[in-house]
Amino acid sequence: MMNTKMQTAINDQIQKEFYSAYLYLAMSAYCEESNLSGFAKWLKVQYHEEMEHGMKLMEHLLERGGKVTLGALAAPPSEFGTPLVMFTEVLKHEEYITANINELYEVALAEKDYPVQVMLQWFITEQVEEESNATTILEQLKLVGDNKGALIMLDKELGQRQD
Ligand code: OFO
Repeated sequence: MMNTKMQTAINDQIQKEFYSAYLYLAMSAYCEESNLSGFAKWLKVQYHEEMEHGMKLMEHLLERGGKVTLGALAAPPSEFGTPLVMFTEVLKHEEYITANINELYEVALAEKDYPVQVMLQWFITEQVEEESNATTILEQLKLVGDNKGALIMLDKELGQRQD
């Protein structure tokens, strides 16, 4: 059985993962509205991934006999500016989530919760990938600059992302 402090920390992270999903869903809709359907697809896949992250934490909590308490989700913005501005936000958000995962790991260490430590290793690895993906797209957008043709090409490439 997981102690209360650990349960609260995991419930907080579940809320953050579902907010990430909500944020990327809003970004996906915004891209669709802006006729960038490849970016929209990429972000929709990301939305699904974030839902899975939330579920993974929730299932662990339930398996350990913990209490799931879902928190309120804030409304994400509906406007995100240019793709460059938007992906600057994506990277910032992922860095924030990485910091949260690291803090959660610190709690698991302090509480001597070994199963949570093992479970979080997956998230620690995943955050490396999340930040790397966001950085790559951001750097590509910097190369694209004002070149609309290059933006369309990048949009096509991002649209290849599979679930
Ligand atoms: Fe769940 O990794 Fe992104 O936020």
